[in-house]
Amino acid sequence: MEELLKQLEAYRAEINASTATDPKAVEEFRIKWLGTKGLVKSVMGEMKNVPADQKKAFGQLLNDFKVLAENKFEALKETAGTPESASGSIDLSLPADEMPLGSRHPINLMRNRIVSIFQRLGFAVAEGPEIEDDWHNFTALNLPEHHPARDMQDTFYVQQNPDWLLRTHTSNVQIREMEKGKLPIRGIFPGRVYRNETVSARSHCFFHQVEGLYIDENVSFADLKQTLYFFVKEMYGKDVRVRFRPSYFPFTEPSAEMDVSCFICGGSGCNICKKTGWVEILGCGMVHPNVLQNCNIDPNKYTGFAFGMGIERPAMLKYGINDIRLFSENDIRFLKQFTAAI
Ligand code: 2U9
Repeated sequence: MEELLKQLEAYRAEINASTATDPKAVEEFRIKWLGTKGLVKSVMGEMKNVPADQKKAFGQLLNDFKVLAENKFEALKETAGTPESASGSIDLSLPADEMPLGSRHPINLMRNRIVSIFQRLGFAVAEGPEIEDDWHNFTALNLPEHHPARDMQDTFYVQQNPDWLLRTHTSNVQIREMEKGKLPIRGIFPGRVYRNETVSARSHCFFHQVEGLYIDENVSFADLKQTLYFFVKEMYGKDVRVRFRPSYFPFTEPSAEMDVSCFICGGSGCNICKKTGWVEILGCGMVHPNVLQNCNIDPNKYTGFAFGMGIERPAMLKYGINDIRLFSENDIRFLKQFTAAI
């Protein structure tokens, strides 16, 4: 036992004097003292030779020795690190953890398709507030005071201030652009709009629009038609036919609605076109002189055209979606089905 005690004392001194300046030396310390064939294990093995009456005292000594080696190892690790923490030991060839990829929302896919066609014609994208005042949403747009659109039944008003409302179209952005007084304007205006409607599979109390506006000297209805012809050919293909029907909007005069030959049945008649062979896709017209005047633009010098279209319907037709509510339910099983480059 005498010898074992001496040996333990020598080991203690050696452990206390150990230093390590790099992770390799720390690892060597671990193997020498704490490894499966290390000296701590081998000293512990001596317990079997200790007489029964001394086992308790020796057990305590050996345990203290083990704790000393472990504490020293922790201290060395702290100052010099371990091989695992040294960058040289990281296996850079291991495959990376998989990152789940998201996908674009179908409304954004359709919005980007529409917007990018007009961007190629030189239209610049602008956005504006969804909570708007009466002037920018209604009055400046030549909407008469008792127009039904202003009714509480059709428009969401802010309770604390009846001059504020949720915009019913993105035309408020055009008014704001025109008020800046920088002409010509050639803009495309996508965004979310709100109408006080009962929610069902076919209509929602909020939806999305893209509107366009071109104001300059000598802008004519021919420019409007040619711009929209280009849009339709890019959007629905070279073979679609187009027709304009006269219509009425307070902010345009003259006004029209544009139909394309049904891109589902090719014009022969189906459920989508209600057997007419035509699908209505947008409204348009020449900007009303009152609207120009309201924004301090001289209607004798400048003219312009405007158009507006919804995004939900073309997206539903393109992707075969039968319920408008799916767009805003955030069901991941629905959303992950849409993949496209833009
Ligand atoms: C200004 C002047 C004129 C925008 C226009 C339409 C016709 C139109 C509807 C299509 C389906 C709205 O999404 S929808 O419900 N829009 O038919 N929008 S002309 O005219 C403007 C806009 C701004 C300053």
